[in-house]
Amino acid sequence: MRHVRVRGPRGAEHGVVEDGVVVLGGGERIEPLDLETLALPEPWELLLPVEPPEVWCAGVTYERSRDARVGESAAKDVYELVYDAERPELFLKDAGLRRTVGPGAAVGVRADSAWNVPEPEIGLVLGERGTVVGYTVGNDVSSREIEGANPLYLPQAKVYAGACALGPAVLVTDEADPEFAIELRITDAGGAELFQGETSTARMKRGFRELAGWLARDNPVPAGSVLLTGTGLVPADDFTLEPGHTVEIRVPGIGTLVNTVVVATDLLERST
Ligand code: DO4
Ligand code: MG
Repeated sequence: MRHVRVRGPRGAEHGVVEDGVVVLGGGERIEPLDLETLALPEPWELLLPVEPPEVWCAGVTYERSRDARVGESAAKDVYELVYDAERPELFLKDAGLRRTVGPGAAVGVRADSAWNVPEPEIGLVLGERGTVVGYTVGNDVSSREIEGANPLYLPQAKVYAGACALGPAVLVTDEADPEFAIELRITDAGGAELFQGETSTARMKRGFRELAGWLARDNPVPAGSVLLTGTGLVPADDFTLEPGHTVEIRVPGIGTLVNTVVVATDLLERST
């Protein structure tokens, strides 16, 4: 079952997607304009499917990410070591929803970085003590220039206005270890395709529950938080994400998360 949140005349409401239709708690039915993005007609607006008190990320969980980090970084060993280590790389991406946007909203690239990328990732929606209660689509937007300059700059490469997007829905399933295909498409302001690629979570070095278990160790992560599980798709080194681009991340079974790109500085003005 897929869960969404929508805003309408009565404010924010929870809904579920049944046979391609969004059904609200009171039984009202809304036909999305598009079955993939779940974009809704006026006066309805699709919101973040969950409002995570914290968003965390795992890194270097796919070989492709390890190779990209080794290529960009002056400190190559760090990434080879963490890829092979028992303990995963985990870092805090957002708290208090200050840097996370929903479907259709703008994500940010840092004004002081000339090399930026989207990172399409599966997001685990966490329950108490690191249990996995659902799955969403996430974008861990990052500066390759800043993380490549020095691993200690990671928070600056990863944590800033509009650096995270989630949505369009949360999938709740009885399957213990679901696998997901992940497709990434990036287009420019004129609609021309700049990058297209796909991967599968079957290529991950680590399991979802393993990552969530490490995160919850000695760490009071509040229920409802989201853990992004790493990227397996990295565009070629001559690509950078720029204002005006559009990022589409499609995960069959969950939906397509679409966000345009602006300079992060512009989002600061909107959030203060
Ligand atoms: O250390 C870099 C973080 C890598 C990352 O975010 C990823 O692999 O998705
Ligand atoms: Mg990432």
